Order: sequence, then structure tokens, then C-alpha cells
Amino acid sequence: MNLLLIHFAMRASAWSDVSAALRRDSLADDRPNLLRVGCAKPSRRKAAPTIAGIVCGLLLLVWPVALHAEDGYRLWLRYERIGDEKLLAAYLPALGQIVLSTPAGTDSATLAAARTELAAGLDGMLGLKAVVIVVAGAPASAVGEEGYSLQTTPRDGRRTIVISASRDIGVLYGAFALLRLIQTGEPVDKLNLTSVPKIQRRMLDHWDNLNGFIERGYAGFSLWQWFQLPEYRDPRYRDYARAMASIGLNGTVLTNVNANALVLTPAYLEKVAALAEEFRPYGIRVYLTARFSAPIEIGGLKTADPLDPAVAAWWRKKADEIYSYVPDFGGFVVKANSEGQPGPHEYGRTHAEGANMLADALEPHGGILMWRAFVYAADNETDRVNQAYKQFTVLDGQFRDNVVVQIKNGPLDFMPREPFHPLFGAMPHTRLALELQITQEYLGLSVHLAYLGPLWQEVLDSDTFAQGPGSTVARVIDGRLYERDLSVIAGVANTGSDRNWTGHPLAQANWYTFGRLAWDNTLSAEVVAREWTQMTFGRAPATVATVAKILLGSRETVVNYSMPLGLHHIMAEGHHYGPGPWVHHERPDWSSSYYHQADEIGLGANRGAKGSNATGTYAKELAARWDDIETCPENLLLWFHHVPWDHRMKSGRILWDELCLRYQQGVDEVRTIQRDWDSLAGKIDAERYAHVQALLRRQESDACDWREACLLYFQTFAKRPLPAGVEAPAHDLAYYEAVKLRYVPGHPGDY
Ligand code: GCV
Repeated sequence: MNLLLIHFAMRASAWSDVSAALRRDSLADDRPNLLRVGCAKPSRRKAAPTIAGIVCGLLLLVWPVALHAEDGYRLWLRYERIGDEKLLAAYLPALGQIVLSTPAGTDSATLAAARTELAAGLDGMLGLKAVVIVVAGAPASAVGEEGYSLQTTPRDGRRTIVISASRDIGVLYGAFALLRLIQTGEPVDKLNLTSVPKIQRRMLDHWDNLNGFIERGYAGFSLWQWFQLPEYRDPRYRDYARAMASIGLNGTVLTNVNANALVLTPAYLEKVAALAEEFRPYGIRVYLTARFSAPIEIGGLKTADPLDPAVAAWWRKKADEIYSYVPDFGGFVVKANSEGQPGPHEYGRTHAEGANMLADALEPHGGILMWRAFVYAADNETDRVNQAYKQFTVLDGQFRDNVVVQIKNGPLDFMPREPFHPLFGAMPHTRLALELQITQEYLGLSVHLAYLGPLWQEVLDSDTFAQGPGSTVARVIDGRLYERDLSVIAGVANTGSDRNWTGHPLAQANWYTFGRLAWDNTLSAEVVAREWTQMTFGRAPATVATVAKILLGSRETVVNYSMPLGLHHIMAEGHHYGPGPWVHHERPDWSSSYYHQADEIGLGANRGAKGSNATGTYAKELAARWDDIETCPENLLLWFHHVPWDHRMKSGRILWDELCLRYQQGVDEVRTIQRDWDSLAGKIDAERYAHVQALLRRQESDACDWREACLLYFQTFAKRPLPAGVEAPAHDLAYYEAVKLRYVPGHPGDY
């Protein structure tokens, strides 16, 4: 054992080959001890034995092996041994053998992945050498293309669990589901369930540049090592694919929507093909962002006019070429005529004309085109939150069948809270996709804890009233409302090269939850938060209750200390970390005052019928409710109304006092989270415990900064004292205005 450990210390190894790592189970458990006694972190390169490595190994000869730490690499797929004897006794007989049943009944790379996963998981959790066999079964029509069924049934005199599906990928999803049941302590002795994804294309959108930088990425650099591809394939690609498949995601957009046409050249397509090959066994298709001006930049054409036949021909040929490299290529995502990206407007053409031309190029290969509705312009007089509505509703019905208009959850830009985007209720003749942001651009990057499940659930459950009550965003985007045959959901990834994938250890929950909600948009954030916690920190009830409580309240906490009561876009300029209600930019729509509209009378944007009429972009039921300052929900009040400082709130307090106390409440809530987290000492591993604890300390201090900066600034308009219960600021306003952070991760301007 100790010799092995010495060997392991010397061998900075392919830790990321998870199946191998899980087979080395004892090593997996011991490895973090090496870190705890001061060894350098293992790199993925093969290293020669080092003195430090040997010393570490020798130290371990005398080091008690009781210590156990985690660096987060294994995500929610930890497969720790179940210590509960009663549970073990229940599981072992139920898992006599596992049958993988598909119509073909032959092994494939995908079924091999399922077998490897089951072997690793069952061995890890139960010490069971699973008997897994593949059989030809009747096509399981009720589970569709990707669903699965799990059944406990006797077979050949043994208790057996049958995982059946119409395609191999369904079996892989079923295998992950079975392992999840065991990880969460659910019984498996009477299984009889089916599960079918509600949305067809469940994608992670990476805003990764070809130079490795991730726009709005806070967990290191890109996972894609473009320079080393296609020859070298980092084993981490497989681990990424495993993680994706384990939560049911089936698409990855490799590149930033602020696109680089180079990725469409043969030199890069070879690399894209290598990634696609790594991901294919896990059911993940690759997609790319298409720069609209690519025909000029890499094609030598003089124009990118979508109605120019030479341009259309160029894209058709380009699509043919891409499919020759990647036969199952998913399609393109396009950001056009927004934030400086080229688009059809340059040629007097519409978004529909631009999108359709690209869609026609993809159509012969079955590809789809996701055209983003995140459009706004500096010289547009229309309120920014109404611009996409104005540009896109007139195009409803003009898009090809393989076009999906991809819409951010809110009409502005992934704020801590926004109303849902009005386009979800206003384009009945167009396929619409929901774009969520998993990376926390406006919610404290990967420094603050903000579990986004409740935010996403709030959006999915929002009623557009498009076809009467019950026309929720969830039903619009999964195709149920209009019986659509193509449905898409996308999440802007929070992954990166950090050892723990997401920077903040608890931000893994956001990746996990996005996948689970993409599969089943009716799941509650609470259920998913508990599930993730059990898989990530173990099933001890007190731990699960505490972590789930921390997670579930954390988004509202961020809202409270940063942008309460419907405030929005008052963050620092550029990097978007920390407060900046005073930010003044030559572009009004990049200035905070454009959004908060603070003056001596009050605070908040005037978006009712007598203002910019954003309320009028929603169904009449909502417009009426939101137009009236008395019936507008308080959590959106300052989004829709310019509210007098002495307006009486539901609490009986005036707006100014309420605002101050909300900021204070946010700070107090962070402190409660800190105390709750502290109560986990000794109950979870020391490494993640300490990491989160340190980040929470920073979050508390940042929350105080938010409160003080915003209240001092708004006080210059409100001219009222801070009410009792709000802590006195530590600094004056000038101090906060002078704070200039440099090299904030993910900020494209700072490199
Ligand atoms: C990728 C916001 C972000 C940009 C991002 C843009 C988008 O404006 O700050 O970094 O660009 O949204 O979604 O296209």
C-alpha cells in the first residue's frame, strides 16, 4: 500500500481517467493526503520521480491515513463507499446483475462507457463487482430517442435490474440514473420507472476563445487545448463528457459567441473533429459559433450579404466541409448585430434573412441554427429592454424550421433578478430557446456563492399567458405549448481548467442543476439541490439539510446585498464585479443611471405604460399587474417603476428605509450562511470546507461593500439618514468610487 503511495507521489498521473482512477479506489482516497502534507499538486504530465515526491511518500509511511480531503475534481460522481450497513444489505441483493437492453443488443463505445461507469460506481459505493450484460431487447418506444427505463425483475434466477432504451445513449443515461439513486440512498429493489428528456437539445455554451481565455469565465482557462489538438487529447475531455452525460446534457458549443472565424478553417476543424470524437460515446454533439463575416475574413469574398448567392454558396460549401470532419455536427450559434458583432443589418437585411441563409446551409445535414435575440445598440432610442422585442416580434413566422431563436431569460442581461423575457410570450410561430447563464457574471463570479436553481425555476415557472393561464416559459421552450418538434435550452458554461472545474466548490451545483432542469424542467430546485448535495457531500441528513438550506437561499441573498427590489445593472464597469451605481459611460446604455434613474424624487426605471412601456411587451394580465405600482411585485418594483423615496412599501416602511434594510438583510444573510457553513466543520472534508469558508469571508466583506457603496450613493439623492438597524459605513462614497479592480478573471478588456 505505502509502496503504491510512493509510486503515486512520484507519478503525477492521469488522475482524470476516471474509470482508471476509480479502479485505483484506494489511491483515490489517499491521494489528497499527499496534498495535505505539502506536496505539489499533481500535474497531468508524466513527471520523473522528484525528491519532494519521495519525501511525501515516505512521510505517508508514518502519516495516519485517517485524513481525507477532496479537491472537487470528481464533481458529483464520487462513488464513495456506503458506510451504512442496512443500506448495503438492501442494495447488494437487488443488484445481482444488470442488463443493458437495446434493440441492437451489441456492444458499442456508449455501452462500454455505461458498463465502465456501472462497474466503477458499484465497486466504489458497494464493493460490488457488477455483472453487466448486453442483450437485444424490443425497442422501447415509450422512452423516445434518449429516454430509458429502469426495471427490477428476476432473470435467470437472479434479481436483475434492466436498463432499456431505444438507443445506446439512453442506456448510458439510465446507468447514471441508477447510480444516482444509489448515491442518494433511494431503494432500487422495486424499480419500475421511465424517464424521457423534456427538451431535445440540452446544451452548454462555452464562451471560450481560441487563445484559451474564457469570456466571463471564472474557473481558469478553457478546457480545450487548441494548440495541442488534434494530436494530444487531454484525458479531461472524457471526464467533461462523463459529467455532461451524467446530467443528461447532449450538446456543447465549443466557442465564444463573440466569434472567431478561424475555427471554421480546416486547421481548426481537425481539432474540432478530435473533440467530437472524444465526446461522441457520451452522446454529446459539438456545435460552433459562426461569425457572420466569415465569408470575408476567411473566404476571400467582398461581402457577407446573406442574400448574395455567392455568400450562400460559400456557407453551403463550408457546412459540407464541416460535416466531412464531424458527421454529427450539431449546428451553429450566431450573435449578430449586437455588441459589435457583424450581422445582416450591415446589408439592410433582417435577422430572419441572415438566419435562414445559414440554416439552409445546415439543413441538408440535419443541422440547426441558433440565432441569438440578445441584440441592442447604442444609437437606439428605444429602452434597451424593449429592443429585442421590437426587432424580433415583427419577424415571427419568418424563420426556417431548423432555426431556433435563442433568448436570454430576461430582457436585459442575466441580472440577479429580471422579469422573464417578453419574447417568450410573443413569438408563437417561431421555435424559441432559453439561454441561461451558469457562469455568474453578475452574481459575484466564482467568488460568491449563488445557487441559481431558484432563479431558473422562477423563469421556467413564469406564466407568459400567451395561450391563456399556464403558458409557462417551460412549456414554450420545451415545445409543449405550440407542439414544436425542435426544442433547445442552453446554459453559458461555468467550467474551466481549475482543478474543481468551476472555481467555487459550490458552483458545481449550478452546472449540475442546469443539466437536471434541462432534462426535466419540472424538477424543483429544492429537490435538485438536495440530490446534488447528497452526491457531492454524502448523505448525512444534517449535512444535507444545512448545505441545501445554504444553497437555496443564496441567490436571494445576492439579490438583497447587490440589486434588491428590482434594481439592475448597477455593477462595476467592464468586469461586473462589485458595485458601481455611479458608473457613467459615454454610451448611456452602459451607464448605471440609465437603469436606476435615481433623482431627488425617487428611484427606479419608468417602464410602465406612461414610460417606456416595457409592461406593454407582456400579456395584458401581466401588463395590468405590473403597470400599477400597488400591484407590481416588490421584487420587480424598481425594474418597472420610478418610485418616490417616501413611497409606502408592504412592510409599512418608506422605500428608502426598505432599500437600506434590504441591503443590510443581504449582509446578515451572508453571515448566517457563514455560521451554517461553520457548523459543517468535521462533517465534510477539510479541503472543500476551508475553501468555501474562505470564499464566504470574502463574500461577507464584498456584501458590506455593496451595501455601503450603493446606500452612500443613493443617499446623495434620497437625502435621508440610514434607518436603525443598518450598520454605519466603514468608508465614504469617494473611497468606493475610487476602487479600481484590475485583472478580474473573465473580463475581456483587461488582457
Ligand atoms: C459574450 C454580456 C456580456 C458579454 C457577452 C454578452 C452576450 O454583455 O458582458 O461578455 O458576450 O453578454 O451574451 O453576448
